[in-house]
Amino acid sequence: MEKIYENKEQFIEQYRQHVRALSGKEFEDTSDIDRFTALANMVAGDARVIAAKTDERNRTEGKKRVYYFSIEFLIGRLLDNYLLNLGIRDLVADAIADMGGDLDEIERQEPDPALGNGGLGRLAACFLDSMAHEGIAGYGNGMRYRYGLFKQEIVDGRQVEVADEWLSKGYPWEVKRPDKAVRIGFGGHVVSRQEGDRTFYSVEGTDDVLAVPYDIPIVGYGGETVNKLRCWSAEPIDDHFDLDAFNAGDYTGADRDRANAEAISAILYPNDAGEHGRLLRLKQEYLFVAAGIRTLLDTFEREHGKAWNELPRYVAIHTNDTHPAMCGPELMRILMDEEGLTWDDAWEIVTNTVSYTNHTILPEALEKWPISTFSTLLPRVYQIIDEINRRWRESFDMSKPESAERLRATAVLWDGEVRMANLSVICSHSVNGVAKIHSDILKASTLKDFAAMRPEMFNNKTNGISHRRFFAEANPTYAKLVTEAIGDGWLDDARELEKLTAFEGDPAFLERVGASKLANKQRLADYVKRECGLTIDPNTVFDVQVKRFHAYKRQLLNIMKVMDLYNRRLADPNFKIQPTTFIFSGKAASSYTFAKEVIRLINGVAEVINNDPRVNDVIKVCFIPNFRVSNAQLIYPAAEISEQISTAGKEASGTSNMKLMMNGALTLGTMDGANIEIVDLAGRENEAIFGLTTPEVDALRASGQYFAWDVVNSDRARLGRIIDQLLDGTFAGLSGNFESIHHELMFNNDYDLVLKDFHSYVDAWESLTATYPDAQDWNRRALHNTAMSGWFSSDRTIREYRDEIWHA
Ligand code: T68
Repeated sequence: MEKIYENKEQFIEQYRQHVRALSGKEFEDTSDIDRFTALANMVAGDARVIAAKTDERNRTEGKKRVYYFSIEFLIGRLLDNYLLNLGIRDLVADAIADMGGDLDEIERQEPDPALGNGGLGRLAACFLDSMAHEGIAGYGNGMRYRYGLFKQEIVDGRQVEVADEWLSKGYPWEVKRPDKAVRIGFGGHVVSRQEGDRTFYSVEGTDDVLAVPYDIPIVGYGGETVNKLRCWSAEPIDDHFDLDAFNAGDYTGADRDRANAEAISAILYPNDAGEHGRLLRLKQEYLFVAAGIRTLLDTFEREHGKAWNELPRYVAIHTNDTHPAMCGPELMRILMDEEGLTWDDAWEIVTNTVSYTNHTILPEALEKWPISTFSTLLPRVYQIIDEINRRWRESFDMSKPESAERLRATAVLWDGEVRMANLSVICSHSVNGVAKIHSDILKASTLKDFAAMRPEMFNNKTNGISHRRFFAEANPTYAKLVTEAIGDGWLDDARELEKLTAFEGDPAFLERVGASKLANKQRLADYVKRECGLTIDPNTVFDVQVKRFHAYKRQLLNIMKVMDLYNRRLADPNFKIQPTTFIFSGKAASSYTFAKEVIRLINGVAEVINNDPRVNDVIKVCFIPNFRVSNAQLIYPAAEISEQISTAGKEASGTSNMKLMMNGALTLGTMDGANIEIVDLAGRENEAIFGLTTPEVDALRASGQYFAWDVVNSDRARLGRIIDQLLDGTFAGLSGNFESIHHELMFNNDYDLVLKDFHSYVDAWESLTATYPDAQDWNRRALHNTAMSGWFSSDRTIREYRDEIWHA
């Protein structure tokens, strides 16, 4: 790695200059936020120097460029990560200490941009890191929301959503590029003109806005490659500021155009639960797609001229879920309407360039738009979609008996709606799921008709995580221990972690593994004390479930287990419980009432148990508000049990399961998503698996023979009691009883099979925690999990995308 700074002294001199230039003050007189802004500015500048070299190299080598289109990039804080990736983290920490400052404190000033809901957005960010590490010319294309996903506060146990003004103190990583702005048209009507035997189409009377890009450098580990994340913001076309209105006192009216345009990039929709139909959302989807496609075509044209048929050779367009599904139609539009290609030529190019990842099989989460909304907002794009659909229908041989059903399942336009998943598949040459079981389910059910027709386009790419962020950076004590044992090659190649298996029989090493875990638990306990005022004991088991709140993820099952332990302990003071702190964190979509009620239940139970001296020496419940990348990095390293308890068949992959495994937590989980691959790698004996499997869930549902009441009636003592407690005031102190949860379980017949899996789950938890007192063996299993987790590095995932989908 080329050195950016010769030594500490050189760094200090330049840093002092930066601080002076930005704040007009000497370092000693500045606040931590000034210090952060100056340092981030300086590192961003260093990164841009490398970015220019990367660009040059890509051009001369004629590299294929990969454009990763995602409506979410949950990048987290960048400073520490970039110092690590540039190989100057220790030098900078030392230097700043010499100056009388504290790098940790400076790093804490960085805003944590919440430009994503959960796993999908964080995956996109891990992929950027890995593309840069692998030297791929990979570019993120997304949205710059003025407000991140809402900030979660807890009031009387309830989730309250507050605007997240992440940009209010400035964001030193981004550079606005007004020179690269793209004009985007909405509405209007399609007009045609004849040229010889061809008809050309265009749209007149559109309402236009300007998509303005902001670029963020993406620094790859090793400092060789710096790529770019380009996020689009909406602005009015010219200044349509109405001076007359302003002078007449109508201040809002004077700036109406600006307000209307900026609304498009104001917020990230918190609808991971599949609430659809918002016009602004459709505008967002088109804005970042159209602006991204225009930009990549401009770049291509600069390098290769108008040799459009070469596009698939030099460009890959990857669509992360269906939100960028318009990539195909928009590319068709430009190639035909602006470049004059025929439909067939354009279609050949599009389908060889675009690929698609599916992230969910939940039918309610599959994106659909009313045709009327769509065709009014985007008439020409809609016309192209209509033609795609027409040609697709035409390709069916309707004399075959299976055709009618296949057509119904695969059509893009159906029942007055545009089905974005089907559009994505038809425009792509590759469709992948995000874990083995998920890809199998796609082929066997969700997209089975496509799979029957075009089996070759379906493949699996099991998700991965940035082991540098979520292990090296998040868990410095453990990372140091690992590096002492096996060297630091694992930062570059995570599979080297496997060398740790050689230490599984080394009691002294295992003891140090335990000591590092204890330090991380203390660090989290300090955070919890600061943030929630709650005291938790690092000598108890830290049992962790952190993720979005969703019925299928079954946080409800987890808290019902806690209620059960509580009840049994009160009934019998000799009932033995391994002292445990149950840690929950995560947001619920603002409109998802059930998920929000589960959050309220957890806090209601916490309030009772944490204040009851009969149990609070063995059970504590802790809900950490406002889960985000920065506090996730404190939580994963402190975890000992990783709760991955979704109803089998429902969690596409999960990625917190991988982060927790890598940090040495044992998985308590169902055979779902990537848990199955965790078990394959680390061995079932090193995890705790329970519950129905996917085929068992399917068979039970199909039988029609599942009755929630029967399950509860067969165990009045434990389950019956818990069900009663939802209504009888036991946990109602903060803000009332939990009727809707009771209703879901008992009157909606427990759709997610919480009651069905309850006993097998509680038994598995009890057996697992019973093994905790043998610290050496526990630490051995923890170390084994870490050792086998390297395969889950997103470097591996990205190499598979590169070799098998992008051919870059
Ligand atoms: C998650 N999906 C999957 N969606 O649930 C998870 N959806 O199993 C998987 O590991 C992860 O994707 C990565 O593949 C999501 O996170 C969303 O956040 C989302 C957001 C908007 C609309 C729909």
